[in-house]
Amino acid sequence: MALTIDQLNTASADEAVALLEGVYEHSPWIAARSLVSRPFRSLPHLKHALVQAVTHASRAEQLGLIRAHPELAGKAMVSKSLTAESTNEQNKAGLTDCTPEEFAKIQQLNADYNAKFGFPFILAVRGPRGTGLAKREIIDTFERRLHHHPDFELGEALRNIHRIAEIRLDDKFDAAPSLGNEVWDWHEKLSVHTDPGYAEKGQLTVTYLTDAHRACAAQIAADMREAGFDSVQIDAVGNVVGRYEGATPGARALLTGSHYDTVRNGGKYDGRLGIFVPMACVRELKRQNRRLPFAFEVVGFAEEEGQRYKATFLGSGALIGHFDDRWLDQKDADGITMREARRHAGLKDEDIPALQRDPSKYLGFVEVHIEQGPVLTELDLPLGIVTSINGSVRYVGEVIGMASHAGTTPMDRRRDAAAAVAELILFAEQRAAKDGDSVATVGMLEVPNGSINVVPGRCKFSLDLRAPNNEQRDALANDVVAALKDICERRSVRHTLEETMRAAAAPSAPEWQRRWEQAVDTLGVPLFRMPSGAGHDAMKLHEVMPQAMLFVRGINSGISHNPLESSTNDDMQLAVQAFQLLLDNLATEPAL
Ligand code: HGY
Ligand code: MN
Ligand code: MN
Repeated sequence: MALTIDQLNTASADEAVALLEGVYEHSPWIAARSLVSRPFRSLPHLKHALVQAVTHASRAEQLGLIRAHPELAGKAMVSKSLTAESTNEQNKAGLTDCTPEEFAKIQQLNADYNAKFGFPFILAVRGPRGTGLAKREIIDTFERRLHHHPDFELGEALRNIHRIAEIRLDDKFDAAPSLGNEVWDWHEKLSVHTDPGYAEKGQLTVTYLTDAHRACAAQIAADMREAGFDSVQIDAVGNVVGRYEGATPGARALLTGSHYDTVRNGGKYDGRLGIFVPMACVRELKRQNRRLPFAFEVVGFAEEEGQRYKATFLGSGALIGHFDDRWLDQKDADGITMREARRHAGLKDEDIPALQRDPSKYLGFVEVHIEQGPVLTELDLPLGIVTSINGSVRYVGEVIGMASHAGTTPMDRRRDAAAAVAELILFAEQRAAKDGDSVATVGMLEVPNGSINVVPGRCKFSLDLRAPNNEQRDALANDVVAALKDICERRSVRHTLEETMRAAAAPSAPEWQRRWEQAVDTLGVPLFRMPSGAGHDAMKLHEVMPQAMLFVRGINSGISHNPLESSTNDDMQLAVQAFQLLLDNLATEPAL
């Protein structure tokens, strides 16, 4: 019989603790202390109350909780003295049928880990989808986490314990995150498409208009049709556009979406989550045979990352009339122009201007996106309300000095291009740090045709500078560009510098931020407001219509632009439910 929130709210303290037996391994004190938060408003509220009980416990109590857990494939499993929950979990992960080598490896890792941290390695082996991690992934995670700092690893152990508890609570309440599972599985299905040269390495890279990129567009379009959109089409820049018509003819539409291209060796969820979450909403509306009073337009933007070509936010830019025809002559690393790539993909340049949307036909733009940072995961919060998207400016440049013999050129007679760029990097790093909330990154650095015994005559580099507002961004950029000039003069080298992108900071529209806040609060999830350090398609739509974003926690420290990027089915479930509430609340607003 499934447990209910009402039962938990009306039970005596002892009964409530008994009802939550087994959620936190051998640690009933956590349930007991969480009861101070009763009446629980929802399962997410209960989960957060339990997390808070641990967060506010003493370090000794937290260590006691961690040490109450069995080792993975450890002695307790061998002696069959695991709790029922742990037995089930280690079973699902295949840990009960390790090969002798795997078993020995895990034993060694257990010993090393205990010796370094003084507590057992904790991993939610049922994983982000709840169906169990593969043994290979468990062992890789074990080895990776062995190198963490002890303080970080204590936090990671507790976060995994909370994930274990979350899955156990889903079981107790018979609350499988079915919508989150659908969204999670859509990502998995899409991630099979990757550019040549990356598939062999098991890496995900989908750049503008490659065959993998086009396969993604076709897949998203097919999934949109299957979900019940009234119309689905791939537009003249490769955006996948699905519309679910409203009940009121001619009513303004709500626009949403995000990008499906990726960075090189990227993660599965960056961008894509913002396509699949609203798709799940449409799927539910279709299943319930419901119509909203407004049309709902979901766009999978074709290009946001600027990887194959320098142009960025190309997909969302086309919707606001910002497609720059000069981009067509940009060449990729193989010398293929964007014009040729588009022709290969059957896209007609003359059809691009018509993509521009009339903002008066839209209510606004909302976007769901993974946070791509550590804030929500360290606060143990599944969702965050975005207050503003940082402004950014990007450059590509090159310092030109003089290649010369590494052995015979005295240190005071060199024109070393790489040393000049190295000095620039260190300047940018300390200059951004001085602001506290600015960031500066040199993500690409190359000595073309360099040799080990030649002083670098050329050094190519990129610059990515960001800040919460445009004034701060511009002050940072001016200082970095001035420093480049100064360094080159002092070193008698010269440089080229091309600005490739400038995106204004995009504060959330208050009324749309409030709509996200109302939805998240209704779920019983604490409200947490935060800026976005990452750029998003919302900052392009921001230029023509009101927008606001919802962030979803990333696990593995919220790492992103990295194959470790990960999000759980439960958090995706909450994102879908928040979006459904935003839609339902919007549908009741009189002045649509
Ligand atoms: O770089 C960014 O902020 C985004 O991922 N394009
Ligand atoms: Mn990205
Ligand atoms: Mn993104």
